[in-house]
Amino acid sequence: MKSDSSLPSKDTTAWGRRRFLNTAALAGLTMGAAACTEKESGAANAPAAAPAAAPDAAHSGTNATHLKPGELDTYYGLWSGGHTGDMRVLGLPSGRELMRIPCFVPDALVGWGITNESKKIMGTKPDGSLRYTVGDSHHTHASYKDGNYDGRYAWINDKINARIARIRLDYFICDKITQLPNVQGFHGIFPDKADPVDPAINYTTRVFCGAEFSIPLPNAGLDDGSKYRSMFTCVDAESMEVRWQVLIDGNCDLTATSYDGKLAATNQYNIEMGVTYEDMMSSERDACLFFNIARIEAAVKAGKFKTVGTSKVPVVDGTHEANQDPTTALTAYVSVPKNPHGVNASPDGKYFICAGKLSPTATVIDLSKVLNWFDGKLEKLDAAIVAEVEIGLGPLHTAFDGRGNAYTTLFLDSQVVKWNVDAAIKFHAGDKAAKYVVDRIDVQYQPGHLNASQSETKAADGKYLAVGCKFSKDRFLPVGPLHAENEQLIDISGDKMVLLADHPVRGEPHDFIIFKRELLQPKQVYSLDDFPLAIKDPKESGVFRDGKKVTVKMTSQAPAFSLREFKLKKGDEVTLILTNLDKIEDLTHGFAIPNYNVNFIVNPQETASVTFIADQPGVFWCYCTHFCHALHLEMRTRMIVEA
Ligand code: RUQ
Ligand code: CUA
Ligand code: CA
Repeated sequence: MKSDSSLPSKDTTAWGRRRFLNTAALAGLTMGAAACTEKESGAANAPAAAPAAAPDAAHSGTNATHLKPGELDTYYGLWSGGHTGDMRVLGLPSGRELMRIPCFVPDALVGWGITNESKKIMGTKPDGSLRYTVGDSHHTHASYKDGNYDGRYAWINDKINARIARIRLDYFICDKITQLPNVQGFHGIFPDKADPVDPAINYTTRVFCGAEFSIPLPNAGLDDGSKYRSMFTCVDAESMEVRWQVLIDGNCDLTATSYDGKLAATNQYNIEMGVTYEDMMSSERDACLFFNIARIEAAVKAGKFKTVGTSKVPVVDGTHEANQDPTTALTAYVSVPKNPHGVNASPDGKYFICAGKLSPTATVIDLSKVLNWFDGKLEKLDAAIVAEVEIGLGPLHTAFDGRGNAYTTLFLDSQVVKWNVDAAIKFHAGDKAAKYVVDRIDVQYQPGHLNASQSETKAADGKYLAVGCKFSKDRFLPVGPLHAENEQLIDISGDKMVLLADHPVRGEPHDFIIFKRELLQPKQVYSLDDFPLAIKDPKESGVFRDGKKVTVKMTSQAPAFSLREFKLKKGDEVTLILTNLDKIEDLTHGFAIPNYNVNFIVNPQETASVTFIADQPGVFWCYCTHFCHALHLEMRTRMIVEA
């Protein structure tokens, strides 16, 4: 892919007009109001911008996103599913959706939330029903080794119920979910990339979680808004237990971690600790809050913590007041302009970049200077800010190409701006000739997250940039009141960004990561030994009764279940265990029981179970729901419930 560098530069008049419109919109105060205003102005601007983008793509001479039948993508993408509470797996550059991995919300294909195994992961009430059936996932990030993804795990957040889910990247399944204590609005999430103390641990062992909302601690009916507090949480990457929490001033939005493992940070848009949005916008500056991981863990070890409510998790004090002395401080509040949003770590390991949201700026924070402050060698903490430059209106998130450039979404401008980090630093230092803005491209419309291939790793390769546009408006056929969102793919390999493709997606994916396919080694066939309940031989099948408790053991091998019928008595508490003895890749069977709300699948060599009360007498044809064989329709068994 080569981009056409002979294009006329972007219409600066349009840029000026847009800027004017949006400044007016910003004066209207809320992002929501601004978004509506910009929706209109964006439509007006779009025709002017679109012709510039279209020839780019046409002249690039390749159709990189259209793979021929049988061709495989070169990148995986892991997308959060938003309210559907799942993780979506895409192939890139085609943008084809390959899989949805259910996490927080039941899923009818897999039987997630139906099988005992998935219910155990999701969490149940004392009566055995699911504790939660809604979710709101925003961010997904994967485990690291040596500064690159190692293909072990990915994590995803549920903002509604403060849950973190882990996905095994060998089988693409969720294997653990943890609910964080004493927080609400768990939003930002990021794994660490190394241990802060032990250099031998050059891989992820912790996952950091930021809580956006402040609540009474403990949350037991207190309604004095001035006493609400938020916490920053560390979860163990292996056990998924909560290791510790930090009580903070302000709140947590997005989260970032350094490559050396020493620092984590969260952007704060509510240092005011306001309860209304007017309060949350009252201060001209907010903060990027840094955590000194080694010191926090030393404090926990030394017993310098308290606990909150019924939780046993150690909570250390990260408030302003308790952290005045840099040489003992656990936290450092670097000031950034009004209500920032994303914070992203540059692939060279040097900087965290905060996107201004309500401020048209990006702030570049030098991590070595933050560490100097913690060592007592930097007098003023804010001297760690090495650039604070204007980039456009409504900056939200930043990605990188590994060549020194940053790409930031501009929500209000409906653009991605490409800017050079070193040039921005020079400009900030006084070199007004330093041109840090390299390029701008219009996107359709109102972009939130973006990410580039390998962006948040040391192996950032600067090939593709995906942009999650919150509004698609006129880009797709209308389908009633709710439009699809528009995920766009941009070629960033040349000097100029080139728009390659629009992809409609069901709301609302938020964040995603894109990485080389060879970083994953997926497995297609389970091992029977992974499942304690596995029925290893069809001869072990049968109905086993212990009073009213009945266990039905069955196996599947295309095109038959090992039992052609099984008899129960009305009122039995039945646990049905099904092992798929087929060993062939892709030979999955389903198992549905009419009128009993049961359907799930068993992949090759997988075992799953369901428990239900046989409360309806009659004959029920249990059938295979997953096409497996020419005799798939014949693959059935009778459940006979005697009255
Ligand atoms: S957020 S559009 Cu929930 Cu990741 Cu920034
Ligand atoms: Cu087994 Cu379809
Ligand atoms: Ca604020």
